[in-house]
Amino acid sequence: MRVLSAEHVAAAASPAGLPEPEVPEVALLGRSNVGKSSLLNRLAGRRALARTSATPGKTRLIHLYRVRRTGGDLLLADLPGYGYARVSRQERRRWRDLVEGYLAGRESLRLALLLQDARRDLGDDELGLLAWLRERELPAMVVLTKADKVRSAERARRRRAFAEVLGPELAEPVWTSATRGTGIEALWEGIDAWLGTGPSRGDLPAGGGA
Ligand SMILES: Nc1nc2c(ncn2[C@@H]2O[C@H](COP(=O)(O)OP(=O)(O)O)[C@@H](O)[C@H]2O)c(=O)[nH]1
Ligand SMILES: [Mg+2]
Repeated sequence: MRVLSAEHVAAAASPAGLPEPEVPEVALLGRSNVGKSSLLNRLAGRRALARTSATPGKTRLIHLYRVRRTGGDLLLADLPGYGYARVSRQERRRWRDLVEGYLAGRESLRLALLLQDARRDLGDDELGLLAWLRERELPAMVVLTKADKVRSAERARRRRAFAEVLGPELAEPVWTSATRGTGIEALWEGIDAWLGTGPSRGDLPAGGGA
């Protein structure tokens, strides 16, 4: 499957502000600065579709991007990041309401990608999110970012550390680097496997898969 074009279609401060579900959707979740927007740009094959930033904690909106592919369109949702140190309890609650409201209620959502910096261990936030998704039977994939920052001699050790924490239920994380473009094909393959065969909510036209 080949990406033909991509465009920004919506930005919303609440799930109610999003356009009606129409094509399969894949959400990118993760801590601020983990590389969500950079990875989304790589998936879309566009350098500056989603704004990236060296200063974390800016996005407070859900951004939807439509990706047109040879096998059918899908939407990528760039969700606001968490874990930014200087936020109030009230802001944390607002994040939670927005993101959990979206994840629990978006009928076209087929898969959540949980992004994790390949150099760091999964924290309580990540494990909590994975447990939350599992409880709701929402498919999730762990995607490691910034793989270019991990020396090849350390890869095996990092791989074991992730496998130990994640257990056998989840597929092995996909390693990606948005700066180098590595792992993008493998990630698309993983996404397509879910779109084609994974459980789905709602009654949607098949937009991806074989
Ligand atoms: N070395 C490296 N840096 C990255 C990679 N992906 C993102 N970054 C950098 O990490 C910072 C945050 O990226 P961004 O995509 O805005 O993260 P977001 O807050 O999760 O959307 C930016 O300075 C990016 O240039 C990567 O694969 N490798
Ligand atoms: Mg971002």
